[in-house]
Amino acid sequence: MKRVITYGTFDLLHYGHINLLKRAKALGDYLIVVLSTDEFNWNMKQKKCYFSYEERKMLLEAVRYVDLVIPENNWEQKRTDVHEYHIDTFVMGDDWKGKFDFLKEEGIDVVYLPRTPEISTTQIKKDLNH
Ligand code: C2G
Repeated sequence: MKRVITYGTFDLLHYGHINLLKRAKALGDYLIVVLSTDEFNWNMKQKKCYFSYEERKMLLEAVRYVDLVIPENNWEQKRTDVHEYHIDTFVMGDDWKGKFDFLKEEGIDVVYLPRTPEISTTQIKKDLNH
């Protein structure tokens, strides 16, 4: 059983996120999404989410590629998460390229996947305001 993990805010959930989750799942058999809490988003990422953690969690749990959703409370938990959940592969979009290579020291495959171009929550908000 190959176990894959990825992290994010996923607000507003859109096809770029789904495309990431689909490709991440294709790298293994079990995909864990570590979802940024409202506090983490606000305090550490200066992101004000439209949907609450519980709403974003419910949305992700409805995605066929996702097997488990757990909270992301801080930047540092990745190193323990990968051991606690027996992870084989860590996946992020390539806007994070290189940022998590330290996980290779833990024996984890680190994969950065190309982001889906054109779509972003910022773009959605801009388009909605016109
Ligand atoms: N993503 C993508 N294509 C897009 C938008 C997002 O592939 N058009 C990917 C991002 O690269 C990321 C994932 O979808 O891998 C989730 O995106 P965000 O919710 O923006 O994640 P972020 O705020 O970057 O949080 O500790 C890591 C952070 O929690 C990552």
